[in-house]
Amino acid sequence: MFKKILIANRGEIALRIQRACRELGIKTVVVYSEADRDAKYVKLADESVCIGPPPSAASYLNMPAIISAAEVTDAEAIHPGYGFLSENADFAERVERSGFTFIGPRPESIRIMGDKVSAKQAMIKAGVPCVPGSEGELPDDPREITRVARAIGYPVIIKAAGGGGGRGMRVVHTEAALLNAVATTKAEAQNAFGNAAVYMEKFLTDPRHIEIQVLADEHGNAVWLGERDCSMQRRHQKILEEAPAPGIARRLVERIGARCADACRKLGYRGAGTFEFLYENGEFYFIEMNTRVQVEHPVTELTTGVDIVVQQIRVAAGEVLTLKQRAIQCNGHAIECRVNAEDPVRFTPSPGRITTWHVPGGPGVRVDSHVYSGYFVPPNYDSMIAKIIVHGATREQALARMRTALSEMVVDGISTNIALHRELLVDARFIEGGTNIHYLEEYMAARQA
Ligand code: MV4
Repeated sequence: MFKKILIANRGEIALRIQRACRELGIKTVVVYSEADRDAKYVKLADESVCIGPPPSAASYLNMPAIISAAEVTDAEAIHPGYGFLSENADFAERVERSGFTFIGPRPESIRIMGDKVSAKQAMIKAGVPCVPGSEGELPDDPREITRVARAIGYPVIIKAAGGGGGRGMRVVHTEAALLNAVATTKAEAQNAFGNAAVYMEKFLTDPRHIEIQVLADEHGNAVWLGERDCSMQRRHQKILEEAPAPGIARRLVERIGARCADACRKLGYRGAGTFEFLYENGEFYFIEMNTRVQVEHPVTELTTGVDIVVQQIRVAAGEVLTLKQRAIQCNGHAIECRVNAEDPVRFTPSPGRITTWHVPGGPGVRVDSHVYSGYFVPPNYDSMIAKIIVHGATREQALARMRTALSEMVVDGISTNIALHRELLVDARFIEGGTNIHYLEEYMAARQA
């Protein structure tokens, strides 16, 4: 096992990784920007290294500074968390070439999944069902493009191979709009990702966003840890996630989960990963794979009892995954609410000094946060400041516990989205379960009116 790990991230996930390291008896090095100098998790680390000024590009995305910090502190491995450099294949490669272990998949796996065309091709080959669409990149020939769209049937969606997470996509409803949409998406993709390649899929109008958590070692073992329903989102920002996904037949989820674990074995995948699916009319369709630990991983930790971050570290150290699929069970129900420092109406960031910070507790309540009374929320990063995660024997109990937790939470000094969560938790359609990816935006529009 590693003796010392460098944490190349900030905020709640930096603290979460630090806790996993402590449990494993591993020393921690935290890198921080000038904006995070006074954060408590920085002081809690065994060592800390300032890697630059507040802007991410100069600090948390500064590869040479991070690798130098690992060198001077004699760390053996680097945990990238989520966001920042976590899905950057070049970073993973530079980390390994500098003699450190990257706590994540091999760079080749990150590269394959980073290109959405090659990711989809890998999944088709591994037997994971995908959204019907173009086989690979769209050709240049306009007649070919039109033929592909007719074969799929309108509406279709044009997506950039270098995109993902909602960036670089365009929905097309008619043949008249097709070629222009392809040209525009290609130009934008070239601009944003330096890669003009695009592909086409059938556009699913009312799907739910369901994802499967996997864990794999480098010895050919892989398990899936259940699903998460992440449909409650606005502008591709999830705000609430839960497991299991309400109202989806267990045999369907089990079939898709087994396919994901099987795909990991076939691809030689290592580490934690998430297969993202759209779910519509009783069918799962793969869209993307995330090759990192995700914000919402605690939902799965509460239902399965598996510490995903500890497992990431163990498999990165070359250990054999001792978890057996038959021993993994989804117990009860878990829900996560993301607490953001933002304006409750306009959703703009609300940085500043937190004067009162009072977090909920009690049975089945977990709060993952790096915040404390007196903490200053810097304006330079993501606005998420805490995750409230609850577990109950049933969805009803989890909902009740979340309502209580939200009622106990007190944050003064900045604005947050806690009031929105309180509202959602008493919304009849959400309580019923199974709302789709459009629900929150429709809810906000109706609330406005
Ligand atoms: C889609 C889709 C409908 N049909 N693909 C958005 C983020 C990226 N991961 C893929 N996305 C979508 N792909 C087809 N063929 C609808 C979305 C989508 C979406 C997906 C998941 C969660 C939220 C979303 C919000 C808008 C659109």
